[in-house]
Amino acid sequence: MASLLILPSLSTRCGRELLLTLVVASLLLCPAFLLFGAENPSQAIKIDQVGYPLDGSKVALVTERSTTFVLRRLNDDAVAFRGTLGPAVFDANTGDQVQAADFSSLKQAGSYYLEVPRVGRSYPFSVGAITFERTYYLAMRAFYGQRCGIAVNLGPEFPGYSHGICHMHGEFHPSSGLRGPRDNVGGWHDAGDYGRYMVNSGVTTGTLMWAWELFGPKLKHIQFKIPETGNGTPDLLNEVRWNLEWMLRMQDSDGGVWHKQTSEHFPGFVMPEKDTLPSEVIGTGAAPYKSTCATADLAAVGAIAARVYTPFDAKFAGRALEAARRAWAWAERYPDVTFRNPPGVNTGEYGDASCKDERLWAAAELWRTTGEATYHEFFLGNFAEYLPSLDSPSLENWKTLAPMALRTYVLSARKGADAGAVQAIRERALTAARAIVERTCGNPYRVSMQASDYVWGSNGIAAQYGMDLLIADVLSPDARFVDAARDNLHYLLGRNAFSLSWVTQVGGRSFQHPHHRPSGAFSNQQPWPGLLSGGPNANREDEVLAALASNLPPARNYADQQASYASNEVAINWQALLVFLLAGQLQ
Ligand code: G3I
Ligand code: 9MR
Ligand code: ZN
Repeated sequence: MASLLILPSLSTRCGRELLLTLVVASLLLCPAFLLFGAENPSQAIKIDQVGYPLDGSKVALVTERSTTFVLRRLNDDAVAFRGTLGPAVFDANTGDQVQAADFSSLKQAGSYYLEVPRVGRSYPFSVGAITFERTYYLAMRAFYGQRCGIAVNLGPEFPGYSHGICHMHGEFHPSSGLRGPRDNVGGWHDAGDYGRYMVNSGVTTGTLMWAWELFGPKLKHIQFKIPETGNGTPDLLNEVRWNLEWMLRMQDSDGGVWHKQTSEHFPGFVMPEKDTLPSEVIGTGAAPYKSTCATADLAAVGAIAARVYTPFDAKFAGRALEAARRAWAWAERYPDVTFRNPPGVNTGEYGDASCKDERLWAAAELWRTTGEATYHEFFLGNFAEYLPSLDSPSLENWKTLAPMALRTYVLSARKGADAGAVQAIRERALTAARAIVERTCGNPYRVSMQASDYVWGSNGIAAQYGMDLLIADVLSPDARFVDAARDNLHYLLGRNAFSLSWVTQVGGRSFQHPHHRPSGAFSNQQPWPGLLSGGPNANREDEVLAALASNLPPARNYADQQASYASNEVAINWQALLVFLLAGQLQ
């Protein structure tokens, strides 16, 4: 039986006109299981495997040629929507011909799947008000899973996802300038390794505390079943404090901060409590032994912590601010002490040729917290050269902190702010956001990424686009900013070349083999939940990627293999960007 339907299509906020399309649907109306095997969804249909908010654009993508699509209710296969596919458009970053299935005008919440003649059916997904809450919960709980210096157990929700207490003893490495024991227990394991790194901790804790400052009312009641739950402090801040306390212990008596605490080389794929390599506090190897970038990062996050913890623990907030002030003073005295791995140390380096942007971030956060002239003068005297850093996310957010400095200044709205500086930053950030929206709408995969973005940690860059767009929406509310931010979340949750959800245990087909020691060293079938994969990396800096076909388009250089640390590791800085992006979507 055929049916004649008039449907709006392409009614997304990408600025396209509402088109009325006359559709003669010639589908034989018969139960879907006769047409498409329910047991094998097609990877040629790309959807956000979590779902779509009721109020925003809802677009799936199809990479095998067809003409129409149908949305069916998951529980009874009833047709909820019929539409036409958009024209096939070539996407150079994936090599795909991509057609859009736009069902934005659907207004009925529920669970659905997409069906495309001659292609198949999609993984299931939801449409509704409560879309990303559980993903946010899992993504934040992943930080609890990364805790060092404590036994971790995800509880009955995830039986067997636990590890013993670890890295309880540390010592000063000769490169630190001191000798003897230095336990410094606590903090988060950085990534798939068990190292703890001040530089990556800086941007990570800063990003998470900003999520609190911007979206706190939506986050304050969400609990993560962590040891501190119910202590009167919101769980997001409870979790961040676990790492902040370790960061504070990395500060020397002179205010300087050592760069990292790791073993001299990476351990094997063992559970954390089985890693018996000495945990070393590692410095630059020469006086003053601490690094300016690590120290300035502590100054910045200490200033933020002083703001966000005051209502919950004024004593801790005061301690954080005092540490920030002392770190600032050390960095003023030693402005250019950069870090390279000292001889015999080959864990993550997080090296950086200049720490001036970290000092700019520290100045901005300290001024925002205290209003004191010293910090304001440094910021006003040095911000202008960094305005171009707002145009697009850096490829290494742990190294490029000027965007954080500029954005915190314009977000602070503190009395006494320099109107010219606020205007210059605001205009640059909003101009960039508008350009990103246009590019995202025109991208066949509806993602903000450019070919040059597909590097180590590219999924973090996709989430960074989302964060920057959400901050633009705070500066100047615009539904197109929110929609484009959400498009990047759709990319991470399945609307990508691999039809893969890049968050573990989220979606109908999530990635399975992260480069993550606790996931590789235990017997559970699924990896630890809520973790974001690093994503495609066209520089192919591991043997797995190097062995892929040589002429792959940039967005296809990915392997869901544990050994691919350059495309499939997890890391706290990328994780924090995912959390920020999710937090901005919560109702
Ligand atoms: O941006 C340049 C690009 O312009 C150039 O063409 C390309 C050619 O090599 O290099 C690009 O820079 C790369 C950068 O990632 C881009 O994101 C660097 O080579 C590459 O070394 C860098 O990778 C870093 C990686 O450590 C290796 O140093 C990642 O940013 C960083 O996130 C990652 O961090 C590791 C820690 O060291 C250890 N813990 C795990 C963590 C995540 O893998
Ligand atoms: O596991 C390490 C991962 O955390 C780092 O990001 C990566 C790059 O520094 O190195 C990984 O360790 C590998 C080492 O570099 C080469 N030998 C195998 C190690 C485990 O995969
Ligand atoms: Zn540990």
